[in-house]
Amino acid sequence: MKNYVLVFFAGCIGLATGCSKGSKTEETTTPPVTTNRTTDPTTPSVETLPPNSSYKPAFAGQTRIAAVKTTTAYRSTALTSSLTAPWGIAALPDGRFLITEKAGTMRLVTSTGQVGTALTGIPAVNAGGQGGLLGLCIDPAFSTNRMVYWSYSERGADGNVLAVAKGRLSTNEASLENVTVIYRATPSYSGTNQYGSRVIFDRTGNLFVSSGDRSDPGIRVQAQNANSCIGKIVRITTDGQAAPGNPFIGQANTRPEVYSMGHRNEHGLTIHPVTGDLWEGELGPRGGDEINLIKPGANYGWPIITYGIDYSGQPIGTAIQAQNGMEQPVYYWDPVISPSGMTFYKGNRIPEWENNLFICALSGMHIARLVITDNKVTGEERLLVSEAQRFRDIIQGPDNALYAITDGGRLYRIDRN
Ligand SMILES: [Ca+2]
Repeated sequence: MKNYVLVFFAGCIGLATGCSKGSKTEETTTPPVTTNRTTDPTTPSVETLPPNSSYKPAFAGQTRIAAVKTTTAYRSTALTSSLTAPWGIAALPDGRFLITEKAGTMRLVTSTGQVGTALTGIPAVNAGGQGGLLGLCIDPAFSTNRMVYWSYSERGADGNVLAVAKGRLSTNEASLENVTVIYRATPSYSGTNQYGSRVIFDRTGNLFVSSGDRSDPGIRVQAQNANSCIGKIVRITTDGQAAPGNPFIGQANTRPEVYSMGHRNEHGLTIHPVTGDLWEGELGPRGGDEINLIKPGANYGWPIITYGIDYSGQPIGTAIQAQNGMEQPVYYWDPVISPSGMTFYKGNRIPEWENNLFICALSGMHIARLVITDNKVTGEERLLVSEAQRFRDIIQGPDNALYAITDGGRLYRIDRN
């Protein structure tokens, strides 16, 4: 196993010259240090490339917010590089991890990066295109019930569908047992792109699941149809039923499990540690990656409103960015960074990161740090740029460090020095 220890003396140029051999430093040309609540709106953004569209934001700070820079010295360590296209990571109470790999395997990984053998008992996935074994989470009562929940693309008789399964991690840790498929985000579709998907617990013991728009123009319009689970966030019980209190329960021509609609390809779901709100990140069209604050029953606009254009260069729909009854993103990126997994930091190891949102960037090849004040983004930083990795998912471990996985097979631990 290769170990990579990269020490960043952020904001401390004098110390940087004293790094030991093999260490790297962050670039020292970044803007002046700012704190969470004193962001100067004239400070340059971390983004220096021209936008893909000429669209204007709905409000100041909705994109290209002022750059901030972490002042606490921190380090990232690659604990392993021997995973194969890891997609989702969940922390166990004892400090180990469960990690999904796209091709259909799930493995235990120790806190020091020792990768276990593939667990048996996982239903087959259709790993074609963007499908595979995707997001996962453990039960809040895992210590006593050992239950695991995951989403994946399932090949069915009439197409592929995003499914959610659950199972018990066996006592000998070799398998998932009593596995049942609890939910399918119907309808099925022949394509294999843009399934989402993450699965996380809410604070009431129910599950949020993100279900992507499946990409193609003929199917993605169902993101606007509350009677389809394409392009939705659904909220279900651990048995896969519509969760009590869902916004569309009892309404005609709707699915009772739908929680929010008008989504594209949602790789990011996380709960704000203070407010308890659900925050979501989705890969948009060219120039339209979004962060959204999710309200029950709300419509997030895709594919009617967007700040992006089609990858062909054509406008999306009628090229509008706002419409009554549709929610604006809290933040968007143009050009795109391809936001995947994300988490709020609620630890005490790096106090200036408290309640900041950390987002994995695939094409952007960094971890975006967003400072958020009163539900608005007030600063952005790019972390681990020099690693040149496609970051796929990030969580906070029980030791209050951040852990991130990359398409290149790495698991990083990120903590203060
Ligand atoms: Ca949107």
